Amino acid sequence: MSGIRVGIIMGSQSDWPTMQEAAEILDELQVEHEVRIVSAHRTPDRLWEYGKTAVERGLQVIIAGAGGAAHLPGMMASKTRVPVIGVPVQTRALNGVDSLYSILQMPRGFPVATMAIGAAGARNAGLMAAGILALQDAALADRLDAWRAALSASIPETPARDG
Ligand code: RP5
Repeated sequence: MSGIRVGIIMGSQSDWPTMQEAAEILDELQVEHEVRIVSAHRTPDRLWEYGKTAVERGLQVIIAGAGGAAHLPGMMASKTRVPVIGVPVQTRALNGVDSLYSILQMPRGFPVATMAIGAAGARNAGLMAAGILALQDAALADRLDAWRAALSASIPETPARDG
């Protein structure tokens, strides 16, 4: 079993500018992860294989991003009990509301933890994954606490009023 605990998957190369936010924060928090293109529609066999082997490969969280008819997170949740965090990628036609609804409205029994549309959602997916792993990993918990404290400390108490 490898040390990789988080899988970041996305429906297309075009999702990478959004999904790299998840990879970046996991890098920053020193969480080993893998990144793959897995499309519910274009590579269904790859999706099935990924879901079928997720537990035995030691994955503990899967972050899945897709846009439009965004079936990837839900289909992955139907194939593995590894928790799936869904990221709705922003689309041109419907601004990502299509992605959001596609990911959010899962039937009872197969949950996907759905984030916000776009880059903030991807960043939060990485943080959510780190928070889940930190429950069993004291060193990661310390790094995540420090990251959160630094973010809070960076917020000024009064707004700049020039300009
Ligand atoms: C989805 O279709 C992907 O997740 C992507 O967000 C969207 C468009 O894909 P491309 O046509 O850019 O490859 O499956």
